[in-house]
Formats: sequence, structure tokens, C-alpha cells
Amino acid sequence: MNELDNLAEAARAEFAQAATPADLENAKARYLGKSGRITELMKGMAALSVDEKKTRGAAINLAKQAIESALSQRRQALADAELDAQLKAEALDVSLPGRQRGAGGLHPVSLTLERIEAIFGSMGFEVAEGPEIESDWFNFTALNTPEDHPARSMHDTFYVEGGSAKAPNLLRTHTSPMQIRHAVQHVKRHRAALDAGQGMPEIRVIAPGRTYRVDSDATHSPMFHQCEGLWIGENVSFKDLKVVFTDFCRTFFESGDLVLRFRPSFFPFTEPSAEIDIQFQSGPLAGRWLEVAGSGQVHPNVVRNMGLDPERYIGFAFGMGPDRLTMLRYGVNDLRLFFDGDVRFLSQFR
Ligand code: 2U9
Repeated sequence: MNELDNLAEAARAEFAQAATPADLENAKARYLGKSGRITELMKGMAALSVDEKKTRGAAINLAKQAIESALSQRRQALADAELDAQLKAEALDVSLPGRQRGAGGLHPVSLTLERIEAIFGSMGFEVAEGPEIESDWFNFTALNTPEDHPARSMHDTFYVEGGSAKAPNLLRTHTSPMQIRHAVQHVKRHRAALDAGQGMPEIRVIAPGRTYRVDSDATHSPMFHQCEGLWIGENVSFKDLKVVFTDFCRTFFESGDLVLRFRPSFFPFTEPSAEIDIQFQSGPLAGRWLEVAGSGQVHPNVVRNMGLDPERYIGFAFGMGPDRLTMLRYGVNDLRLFFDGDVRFLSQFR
């Protein structure tokens, strides 16, 4: 091997040793740079004859081309290696399952409220929703609740700022005030016809929503849900209450042979009053009487507070707890599960 072959071979070996593009550029300078080996050899030809220059020049050029070719091969190899490393570092495992945004769903009590609204909707009941902060008048007085009734005490009712000492504001303890509001509006709309003795369309309304009482244990929450119903007309009787509520319970619980029992009771706003118990004939709850609602014929004083003549207008009302209905329907045994916000529980109702 002659001196020029050796030189090209040495350059190839040095280029192969270069681990980075910067190392390679330094190695290149040693051969092809201004004072590199090839440049020095070219300068060394100055004293040669024209013929010698031709042969020697051609030989040096060959060596120079060999070195340049080795250089570009090594450049390419380093660039390929760098790209490989980068691709490896940024690699995506396309076989991993994607991150999914969890599908939401309605709260089980909201599902119950929707169900109640749909069933009563199919029986011609409107839905009335309204304020959770109420006045003493709508929450108690209009509902025939005596001044000294224990429900009005600070132990049972959350009082809030606003209102007067005689008529304080409070968090509603039931949804009945909303039904009074609805009835008063209804009566106002039909005032002229009523005064002319022509009567008015029946009031048929349910009031679902949040209610508040000073009460907290395994079966009571300071915030709980209620849904009350009201049907007022000229010929509405206790028999209608029985038919409507039986139909509601059988549809709600999808149990056509479910039996109802009306047990005498007392509420200030209804007279007579009754607790409503249900009994399943099959399934895990079969045979037991389960209390699900209170009800009664609306008290004449309450009918009067709607702006109606209690001698002419009569009707019934009922009240139930959607939280308890949800527990019965799904077999949930602790009320607090509804308010803990634990998705492991809630996602079972999606
Ligand atoms: C008006 C007049 C009367 C609604 C009624 C009940 C009986 C009742 C409870 C059941 C369990 C509340 O959810 S609960 O805690 N309710 O027992 N509610 S009658 O009576 C009304 C409503 C509106 C104008």
C-alpha cells in the first residue's frame, strides 16, 4: 500500500472513531482543512515538473476523493444514528389503550326524580320548581301550621338572614310552599272566571326538589329530597288519591301486583290524613309493609290560602321522599352513599 492509500485508510479509521458530528468535523479538518494533510501534500507539489505534477496531482486527488467519500459516509451514519436515538426516545406504544374521558351519568336520585316526573306527567301533572330559601308564610303559615308547632323551632328548621323577626326566612322544610305558590298563580290567572262563577281548570301539580331539616344520622340528611303532589278541583276525592298513588307505585317499582295500605295519620295541612305503605308480593322485599309517603285531603284553611272557596274546591295532596324511593328501588341500605360523591358507588347507576 503506498503512502496515499495509507493516508486515506488512516482518515477512514479516524472518521470511524468519531462518535459525534463535532468529533467528525475535527477529524475532517486534520485531512481536508487549510493545513490538513491533503492540503499540505498539494502545497508540496510546487517544486515538481509539469509531468510529475500531473501524475502526483491525480494520485492526491484520488486519495482526497476517497477521504471525502469516507467523510460523507460517516456523516450519514452519525445522522442516521442520531435520528434512530431520537425516534427511540420519542417512541409511542400504539398498542396501549387510549386515555378515555369517563362517560358521566345522572345521580341515582336524579334518575328517580326524572321517573317520578314522567309518571305523574303522563297523568296530567305539571312540574313546579322554585326557591329553596322561603318565607315563614309559604313554608308554615299558609300550610295551616300553628305558631307553636315544633317544626317551627330552631331545632328543626334552618333559619337564614333576611325577613323580619315575625316572619323570618328559612330553608324550606318541604316542597309544599312551591305548591302554594303554584296554586296562588293558577287562581290569579283564573280570578275573573272564578268571580263570575265559571270555575277554573283543575290544579294538578308535583313539586320535586331539595329540602332541609336540622337532622343528621344514618337515615337522615340535613339536605334531602322531596316530591309532593297536589290535585285540586270541584270533584276530587280520596278515591282519586288512591287510584293515582296506586298507579304511580306500581309503575315506579315496575310491580303490577304491589299492594297499598292507607294508615290514618295527622298533618296540619291535610284532614283527614294518611300514611301510605306498600307491600311487594315477590322479590327481596316481599311481604313487609314499607312506608313510602304521607297524604291527605287538603285542609280547608290551606284551600282558602290559595284564594279558593273551600266549600267549592277540594282535593288531595301527598308527599314522598325520592331518596328513600331510590334506596328501595335499587336495594341501597345507607342514605349517606347518595351524598358522599364516591364514583365507585355512583357509576353503578350509569
Ligand atoms: C299543599 C297542601 C298539602 C303534602 C303532604 C305529606 C303528607 C307527607 C312526608 C313524606 C315523607 C314528607 O318526604 S317526607 O319526609 N310528606 O307526609 N306531604 S301530605 O301536603 C300538601 C302539600 C301542598 C298545598
